[in-house]
Order: sequence, then C-alpha cells, then structure tokens
Amino acid sequence: MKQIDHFIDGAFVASARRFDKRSPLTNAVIASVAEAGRAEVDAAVGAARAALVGPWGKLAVAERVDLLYGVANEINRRFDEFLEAESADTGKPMSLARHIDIPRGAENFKIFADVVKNVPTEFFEMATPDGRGALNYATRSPIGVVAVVCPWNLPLLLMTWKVGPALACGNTVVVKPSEETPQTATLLGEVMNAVGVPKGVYNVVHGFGPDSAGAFLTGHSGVDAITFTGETRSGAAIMKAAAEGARPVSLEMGGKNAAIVFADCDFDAAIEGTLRSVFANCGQVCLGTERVYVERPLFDRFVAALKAGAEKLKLGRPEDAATGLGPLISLEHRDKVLSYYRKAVAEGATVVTGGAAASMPGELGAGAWVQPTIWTGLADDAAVCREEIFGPCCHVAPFDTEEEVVRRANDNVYGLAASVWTTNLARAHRVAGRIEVGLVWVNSWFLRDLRTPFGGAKQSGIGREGGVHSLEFYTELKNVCIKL
Ligand code: NAD
Ligand code: 6OD
Repeated sequence: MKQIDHFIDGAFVASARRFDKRSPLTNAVIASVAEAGRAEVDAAVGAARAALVGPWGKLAVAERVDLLYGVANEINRRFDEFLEAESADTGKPMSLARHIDIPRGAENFKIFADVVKNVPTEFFEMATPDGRGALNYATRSPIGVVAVVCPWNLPLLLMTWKVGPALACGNTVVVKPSEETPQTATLLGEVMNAVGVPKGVYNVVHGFGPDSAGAFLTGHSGVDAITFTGETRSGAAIMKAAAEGARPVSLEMGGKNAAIVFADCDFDAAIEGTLRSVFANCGQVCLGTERVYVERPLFDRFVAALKAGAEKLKLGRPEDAATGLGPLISLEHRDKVLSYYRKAVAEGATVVTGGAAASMPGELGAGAWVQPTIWTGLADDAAVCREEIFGPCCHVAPFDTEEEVVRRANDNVYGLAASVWTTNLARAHRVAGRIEVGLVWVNSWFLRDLRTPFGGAKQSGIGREGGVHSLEFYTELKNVCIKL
C-alpha cells in the first residue's frame, strides 16, 4: 500500500495521524495518507514565507518562468506516473485523463509563465505645473503566501490552474488537495525538486476540511490570500475564515448548469455535446449539464437520442479503452447521488434510463458505481432540477419560447455555465447575453482559450481567473509616481 506524506520545505514529511484512501473502483484501501494538524500546517506556511522572502523572491521573472517551463516538461516526461496516480485516486477513464487532466496539468504552468512574461503594466508621462513633469507607472508584486484548497473531480488540472499562476506571479503556495485525491499533488513535489524549484515554494498538506488541514490552513494568519475550488457551502466557510485579517479570496464553486436546445440546432452536434456535458467524468464536472431544456417540436426525438447515447456508455476500468464511464469518487458521494435518484422518483419523474446503482462484476461490485440516468416530467422546482447533484444524470424538460427558457434557466441560485444549441446567430447572441452565468458555450461545451476569464456568477463564484485575470488576484499592483 502507498504511503502519501505531506511535502513541506522540499521534503516528504509524515504525521502521526493518518487516514485511508480508498479506490472508487473497488472501495479497497489503496493508500495511507498523513493528516496534517496545526503543527504541520504551521511548518508549511513558515516554509512558504521563508521561500517568498528568500530564494524565490530574489529570482528574476525570466528565471522563475524558466523553472515553470521545466515543471511542465517534467510532468510530461513523467506523464504515465501522473496518469496512473490520477486514475487510481478517481477511477476516471485513462482515455479522459490522458487528454484532459494530465496535459492541462502541464499546460497550466506554461500558459501562466507566458502570461507573466508578456503582460505590461501602465506607464504615463504627466505634465506638471512647473514644466518638469512626472512619470507615473504601476508595478506588480506577489501577494504573498497563497493557500490553494482543491476538490477531487479534476485534481491535477484544478490544482495547477491555481498553482501555475500563483508561482508565475512570484508567490509561494501551500496546497490542500482533496482528501479523496492526495496523489498527484504529492507527485508534483517530486517534480518541483527535480527541476530545482527552491524548497518551500510549493508545499502540500493533506487532510480534511472543517477541523482539519483545510480549516487550519485557511485560518492561518501567515496566509496572505486563499484560492478555493469546491462546494459553495465550503467556499462560504472559507470566506468567513478569510475575513479574519481581511484576506482576499478567489472562489470557484458549485453549479446547476443548463443546456438550451433550440429546434433549429445541428441535432447530432447537440446530442454529442449534451452527452459529453452530462456524463463526462461520471457527471463530476462543475461545468457539466444537469438541466436540459429542449424546444418542444424536438423534445421526443432529442430524449430518445440522448437515452440511446447514455445506454451505449460502457462502465468499466480506467485502463480499458472502451470505458466511457468510471465510478463516482466514493461510496459516500454515491449515497448522495442515489438519494437524488430516489428523490426524483418520489417527486414523480419519469425515469427515461438508469436510476439506480450499477451492479458490476467481481471486485468492482464493491465500488461506487451508478447508472447514467435521465429523467423527464418534473417541474422546475423539484429538488433534482434545483440542487447540484454532481453525478451522471440530467432532467430534460420541454420549452416553447426563447423568453420562457431564458427565465427558467436563470431561475437558480447558481450561475456557473450554460450551453446553447442553435444555428440562429442572432438568437445565439441574444441568449448568451441574457443568461446569468460566468461562461456560455454556443454549439460547444468545455471549449475555452485559457487566456479568457473563468469563474461563476451568483453563488457559483467570486472573482475570475485565467490569463491576465489570474494576475489580478495573484499580484498586488503598486502605483509609483516620480516627480522629475
Ligand atoms: P468540497 O467543498 O467538499 O471540498 C473542496 C476542498 O475544500 C477539499 O480540499 C476540502 O477538504 C476543502 N474544504 C471543505 N470544507 C472546508 C472548510 N470549511 N475549510 C477549509 N477547507 C475546506 O468540494 P468537493 O466535493 O471536493 O468538490 C465538488 C464541488 O466542487 C462541487 O460543488 C463542484 O461544483 C465544485 N467545483 C467547482 C468548480 C468551479 O470551477 N467552479 C470546479 C470543480 C469543482
Ligand atoms: O478548465 C478549467 O480551467 C477549469 N477551471 C475547469 C473546471 C472544471 C470543473 O470541474
């Protein structure tokens, strides 16, 4: 069994307290993970502070950026190790992690190295009454020690999405990976050492959220800023912790994303895109679709094709190239998802397909498997139409007018993402403008240039990251005015 330890000041550090990491595939224990108490968190924050004022803070931008390119290259060199670790922790199909999670884990270091290298700040020449003038310019400094609190659904991708820009901007970090996915963050420690990133720049502490490593870290007075991805409820708790010391937060949180399918859409593209957005990563993608609205003339045909697509998905092991759907992350999460499967029936849904746990052969029988599920027939105020489930499921409802569907899609506390399927350009612009979310796709899903802003509206988030928008969070701008 693997031993997963913290990574503090360039070294792997154990704790007396440990917890078991179980495989989502079989529920067997696959690793023993160190659980940080206040002492380990304190050591990690102290190491990050020392590196900030020491070696990392003294590097020129070009040297820092070179090291981050090195990190990206080393992840790619050790690609298979990252792939194995990620799929062991999550059970996700390797075909998915090979194309999304691991390449993006490397790319996140390159993209932000490029952004930091190329972004200018303002510079103005001013006239002054004495005729000698002044130079007024802005500089960017690191914000300090950044706490990075991560979820389990896309562990390496979402962690490096924060660590990449934080380090590129000259900060140091203490990462708290999800208790469900400790491996790739730890492996990244080896990478940091191998490429010569100074010790203390990148630290990892393992543990849980409340009353554990997550709360100790976000409540630590040595942390200057907190960036978080996860559930809205956890984000709200972290905001409270950040209020102590008035520290900035960047929060990427939950969603209940709608797909809106107009009768004039490219039907095959809409089906393919909706299948991906509902079922990719077993529905455990914050941007995934859980509400589908289909214009009435297309409704029956659309539901039939979505059902056929869902029923073709093969549940299986990560390494099997035919696998389309892995397990959920844990039995605990499966209990939550199945409670919504039951609620849907209790509220009167028609179960188009699925609706239950999936029975799997052999040792997989003990894993966190559920059937891909589609419902129809519920009112918009049903729990499964309002609350984030984070499983491979969606409710499909008909609509009659553009006005109506925009109102219904917006009638939710979340506002992360939406996808609109139409060939009418004017309608695409109109609807995109009126949907209350941070990200709208038209005739696509999960397609995005990493230089663009990413984040949620309403209870889905606070702030935007991506490209130069990350710089706004991870740097402090200083205004310097020099009278000549
Ligand atoms: P979670 O909120 O349970 O946990 C996320 C992280 O926060 C974990 O590391 C956890 O240990 C820690 N944590 C939890 N409570 C904490 C507290 N009080 N103080 C400090 N740390 C705490 O989320 P999850 O179950 O890991 O991930 C799934 C959720 O994440 C879903 O709601 C999903 O929508 C959301 N998510 C959002 C985005 C986005 O970009 N908006 C991306 C991925 C996932
Ligand atoms: O692609 C990204 O950068 C990103 N933050 C994706 C988030 C996916 C949520 O599960």
